[in-house]
Amino acid sequence: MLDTPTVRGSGFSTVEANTRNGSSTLAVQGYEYTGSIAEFITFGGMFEYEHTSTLAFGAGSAELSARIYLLSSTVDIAALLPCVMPQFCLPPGDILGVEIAEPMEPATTGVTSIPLQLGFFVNPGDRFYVAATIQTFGNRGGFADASNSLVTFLDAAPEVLAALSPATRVTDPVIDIKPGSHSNSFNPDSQGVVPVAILTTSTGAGDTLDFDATHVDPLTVQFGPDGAMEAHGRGHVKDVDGDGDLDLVLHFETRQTGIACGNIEASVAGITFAGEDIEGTDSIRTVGC
Ligand SMILES: [Ca+2]
Ligand SMILES: [Ca+2]
Repeated sequence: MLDTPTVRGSGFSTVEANTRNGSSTLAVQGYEYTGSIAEFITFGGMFEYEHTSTLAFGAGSAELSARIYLLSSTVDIAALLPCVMPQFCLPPGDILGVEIAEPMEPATTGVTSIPLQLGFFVNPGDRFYVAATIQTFGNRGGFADASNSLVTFLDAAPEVLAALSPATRVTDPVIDIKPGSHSNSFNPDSQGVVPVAILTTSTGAGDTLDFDATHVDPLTVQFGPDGAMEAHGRGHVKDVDGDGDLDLVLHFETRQTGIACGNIEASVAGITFAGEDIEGTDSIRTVGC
């Protein structure tokens, strides 16, 4: 059995779903480990399954399967979510660990609890996901009509927990400060605006990332150490690199960026309409200093 939960993964919380044969739920939470030494951490969960009706349709039965996965931080969570059972959709290298609860035949009424536990080492700087799935299987015509909840938690020493923080996946699109210019000369004293493009890229065209820059919410994007916001309150969609797809061009008041003489790069950070964090960096060469 599991130890008493020490803390719950915040975003993991509780997943509730009604499931019938073959249907599933998947809960995912990202973490980043900021401790200074490798530590062993246990992720646990408790799957609770409560019937709202008895087994029906003849003499069949239903089983539950519950699993907790440890997934690498390179997993595309957006692609994973519809998949539900990670072992069928992810390359083996993305699954760092999995704990499978024994299939259980639920009682015809009442609550069934399945403990899940997965222990592993985390290294400083590791980012990873913990995913938990539940699935019902029907046998010989049986089916389970039930409500489920899934609660997971971390079980580790307090100093380890303090070094674990929920992490969201950050996508790094290609940024082009002053599109059309390679030197990206930047005069921190300028009264004007500086254009910054977030480029749309596609792996089909040989880029390293599939990214649609027009999905970025222009009003969330900040540029430079001081986080300048779009000067016109909107983005401009344009194919700035001439590759046939539409990129997002933003303008920022130079003096609001906080970029100083001697800086050699500058970054933008923002959020897509789907809630995905993005961050990108391009080189600059300060002039007029
Ligand atoms: Ca440029
Ligand atoms: Ca383009």
